[in-house]
Amino acid sequence: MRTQVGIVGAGPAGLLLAHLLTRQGIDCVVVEARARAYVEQRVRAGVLEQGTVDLLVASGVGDRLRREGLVHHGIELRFGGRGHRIDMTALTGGRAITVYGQQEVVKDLIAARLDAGGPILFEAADVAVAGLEGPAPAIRFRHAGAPRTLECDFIAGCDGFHGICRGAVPAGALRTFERAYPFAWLGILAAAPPTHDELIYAHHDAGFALYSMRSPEVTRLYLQVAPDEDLARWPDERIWSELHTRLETTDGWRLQEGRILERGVTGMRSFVTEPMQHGRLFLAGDAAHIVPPTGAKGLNLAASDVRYLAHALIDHFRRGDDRGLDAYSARCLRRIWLAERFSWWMTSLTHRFPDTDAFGGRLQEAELELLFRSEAAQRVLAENYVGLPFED
Ligand code: RFL
Ligand code: PHB
Repeated sequence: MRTQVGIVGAGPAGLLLAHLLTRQGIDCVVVEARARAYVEQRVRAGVLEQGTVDLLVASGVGDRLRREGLVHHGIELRFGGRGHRIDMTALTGGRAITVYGQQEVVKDLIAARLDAGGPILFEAADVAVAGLEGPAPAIRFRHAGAPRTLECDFIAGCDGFHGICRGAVPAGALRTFERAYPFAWLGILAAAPPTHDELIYAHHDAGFALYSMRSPEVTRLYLQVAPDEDLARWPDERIWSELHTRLETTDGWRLQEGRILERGVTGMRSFVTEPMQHGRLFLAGDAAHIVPPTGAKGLNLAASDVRYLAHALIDHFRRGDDRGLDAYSARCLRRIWLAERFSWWMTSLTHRFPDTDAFGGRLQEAELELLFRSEAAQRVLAENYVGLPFED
């Protein structure tokens, strides 16, 4: 088999890249380790920046997103039993975020690709990449029991944090930057109508909690827990009791309970790989970087990497212009580091750090108080939350 761009991974990064390239007549094949149903059901992110929404809509995969996505103009920060709304739209000259599940984006992209007749090879086993430094890299794997080789002009490593592409780069060619956090998130989906129409980020002595949603019938909630937390220690009553404690305010706002449809624990880390290219391999999305979910940036960064990579590949194939490919890594990393900073800051602001002294605790409260009072402080949060502009 031969293609122009071989894409490893059918998450948001790989699928969106395939979609953008196919629209411009560039041939590509997506190779995915998991089954279609698994990929479509994986519950993850929910917040799309304005720029991500615009990209999906402009490339023709935004119809359901526009119908079903929930547009939010603000978020609420809570601490000490009080809430404070950050009016993102007013603070950013009209920008907003849209709540729409990542797995819905993935379903829409898979449907668009299959409609266009583009291949996605699900359930590929033993995937490996080779020849990255030469002119003809290849993806090798087993599919339906048979060994296959996909020869490519370029490979896009969109295989997430635990994929194989980053590890295929020779030791010493990449530098990584990392920070682990002393906590994780326990996330649930509940069949309960949202009782507040915007997201709530709550700082509480018992730990952080986040109130989000997926639809008018489904609430998405998260609790800060220990990094190695055992779900068995969290029966439904304990989850609800902690959520009530951490989220509710003194003015009478109450959280609505419902049947828990899904639950999971996610570790938190910050991680960046530099550069995001080695020879003819280009890394995009979680394969190259991770942010803690507090800033809601992971999916959006995957989309912005892919936007730059698609433009660069289109310039290469259409005009033989390689300036975009040469600049790819540096251009992505500027935006990534700003998102890393924001995600680290939102995490530090809102979580309880087990090793912080009393002074650190008071500083954290002072920072929240500053956000409650200062429009300038709120504007910095709002600009980052709705998404920084792309470089063109
Ligand atoms: P993905 O989604 O991990 O997709 C990678 C794909 O590659 C496949 N794969 C392989 N395929 C072939 N061969 C191999 N050897 C392979 N190894 C892996 C995998 O099966 C998978 O299909 O990476 P991608 O596309 O870069 O997308 C990144 C996002 O998924 C991620 O950043 C976000 O989910 C992060 N995130 C959030 N991001 C946001 O922008 N807003 C949010 O509100 C938000 N909330 C979250 C989040 C992530 C969370 N978790 C569970 C980590 C909330 C949570 C709880
Ligand atoms: C979500 O709805 O899943 C969500 C929202 C905001 C975040 C992280 C996750 O910061």
